[in-house]
Amino acid sequence: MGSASLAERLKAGDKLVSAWSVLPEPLIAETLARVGFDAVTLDMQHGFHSSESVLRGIGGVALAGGPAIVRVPVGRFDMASRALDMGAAAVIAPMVNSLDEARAFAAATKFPPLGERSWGPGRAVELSGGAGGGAYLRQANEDTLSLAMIETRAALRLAEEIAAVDGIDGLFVGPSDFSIAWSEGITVDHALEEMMEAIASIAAAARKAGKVAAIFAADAAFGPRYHAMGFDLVCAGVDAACLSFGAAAALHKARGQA
Ligand code: 3PY
Ligand code: MG
Repeated sequence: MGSASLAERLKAGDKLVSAWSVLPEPLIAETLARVGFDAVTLDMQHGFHSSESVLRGIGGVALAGGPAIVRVPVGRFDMASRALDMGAAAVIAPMVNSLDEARAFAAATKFPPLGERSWGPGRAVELSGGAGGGAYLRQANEDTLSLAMIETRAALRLAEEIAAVDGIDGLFVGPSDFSIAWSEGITVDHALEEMMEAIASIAAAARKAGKVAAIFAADAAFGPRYHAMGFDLVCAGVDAACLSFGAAAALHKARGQA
């Protein structure tokens, strides 16, 4: 992990990969960061992270030299601003389906005059090297990212407008929910081929607004394809799955089955 911030690297066009943590144990998040992922995302929506494990998880990831991203539960823009106070480099809000929601998310996560984020980033200031509150205030709106999830047909229709909202730094695709919306509830399939063009159009909408395009890869093998489709950030490598695959492989080897 280099010294440029996550926001700087993404805005410079680097193609990055974040790990994804659902297990609320800081040592696991730290272990993922030590593998060399560009970031570690702590998931409070479907993952088991609480504000306490996010606080400690961000610290663990920072100890390994990395930035942490936090996905908050639906509509929890208050938690998004808290996660930034705790030192998150980026926050992801699921199910942003209207311009009002996008604006509310931006308002909660950006300081005035851009938004209405309330002051209190004690931990973030410490983790940023202790340069002081003034430096953090000057940098935070630019250097922390607010990523709005596009995972419904309504959000798809509004993707360009959501991306253009001041204070929204990027779009983040959730392919599983998107597949449910695309198939009108018939299937959940992150790899549904017939929706790939629409998914690529979400990356294009972000780019058109000069914003970041990000996506969750339920199968890490999709990483190169998503990057080629125009996504800057791919989230792959769910800790629970890594643990269970790794443990199963060790078990098979130890039994002489591998
Ligand atoms: C989705 O695929 O719907 C997601 O939200 C990824 O976590
Ligand atoms: Mg989703």
